[in-house]
Amino acid sequence: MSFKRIVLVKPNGRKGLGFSVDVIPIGLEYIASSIEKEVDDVHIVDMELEEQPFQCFLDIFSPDLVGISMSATDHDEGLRLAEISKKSGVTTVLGGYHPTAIPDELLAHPQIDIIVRGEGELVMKELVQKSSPEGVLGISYKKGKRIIHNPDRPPIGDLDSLPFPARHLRTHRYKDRMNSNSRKIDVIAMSRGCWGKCSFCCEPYMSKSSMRFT
Ligand code: B12
Repeated sequence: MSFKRIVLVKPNGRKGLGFSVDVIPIGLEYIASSIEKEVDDVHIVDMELEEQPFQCFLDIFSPDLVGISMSATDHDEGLRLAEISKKSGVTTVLGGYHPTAIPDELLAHPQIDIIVRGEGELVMKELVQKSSPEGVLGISYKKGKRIIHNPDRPPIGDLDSLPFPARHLRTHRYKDRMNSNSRKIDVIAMSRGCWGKCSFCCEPYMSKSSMRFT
C-alpha cells in the first residue's frame, strides 16, 4: 500500500437557497497544504460545482487514496462516492464532523477503509508518510473483520503552525450564485472549535470542547 496520488473530494450535498453562496472546502485545502510535500500529487474535487461524474476524476488522476469530507447532510452522497472509488480499487478515507462522531457506523460499510477522527492535517500527513493507518493517532480502520480505533490525537494547539490552505489548487471561482455580478468570494478561518459540552452536538467529538484562535 502506498499513498502518493491523493484526491480529496467534497460531495454534492447542497440543497435550497441557503446554499446560494458557494461553500469553499477550506478544510480540504488545509489538508492538501499539509500533505503536498509528502505526495506526488494532490487534487481537490468539489463535486458541488463539477459537471463531470466523479468517475472521470478517478480516470484522470488515478489516485491510490480518496479522502471524502462529510457533514451529516453528505452521508448518502459521500458513501456513494466511496463506493465508486472502491470499485476502482482505491483506498477510501472519510473525515469531517460526521465520521468523527460515528466511525463504527460508517466503517460498517464495505466501501469505507479508514476514518480520520478530528482535525485532518497532522493525521493525513502521518498516514501518507507511513502509507498505513497502523498506530496513527486519530484513525479508526478495518483490519480483516475487526475495527481498530487508534487513540485520539489532541486538537492542534497552535493554529498558526499550520500552513495556509492550498488555495492555489482551486479549480473554481467561488461566488454568490444569487448575484449575477458577484465578485470572487473567499473564506478565512480564524478560530476552531467550541467550548460547549452539548450532549446533542457532534462538535465536542471534534475539538474536545476546546476553543482556539489564530
Ligand atoms: C463555518 C461553518 C460553516 C460555514 C462553512 C464555511 C466554508 N467552509 O465555506 C457554513 C455557514 C457555510 C456552514 C454550512 C453548513 N454547516 Co457548518 N459549521 C461551521 C462551523 C462554525 C466551523 C467549521 C469550520 O470551518 N471548521 C474549520 C475547518 C478548517 O474545518 P473543517 O472544514 O471541518 O475540516 C477539518 C476537519 O473537519 C477534518 N476534515 C474535514 N473533511 C475531511 C476529509 C478528510 C478526508 C479528512 C481526513 C479530514 C477532514 O479536517 C479538516 C482540517 O482540520 C462548524 C461548528 C464549529 N464550531 O466547528 C459548523 C458545522 C460544521 N456545520 C454543520 C452543519 C450541519 C452545516 C450545514 C449542513 C447546515 C445546513 N443544514 O445547511 C451546512 C453544510 C455545508 C456543507 N455543504 O458542507 C455542523 C456539522 C454537523 C455534522 N454532524 O455534520 C457543525 C459542526 C455545526 C453543528 N454543531 O451543528 N457551516
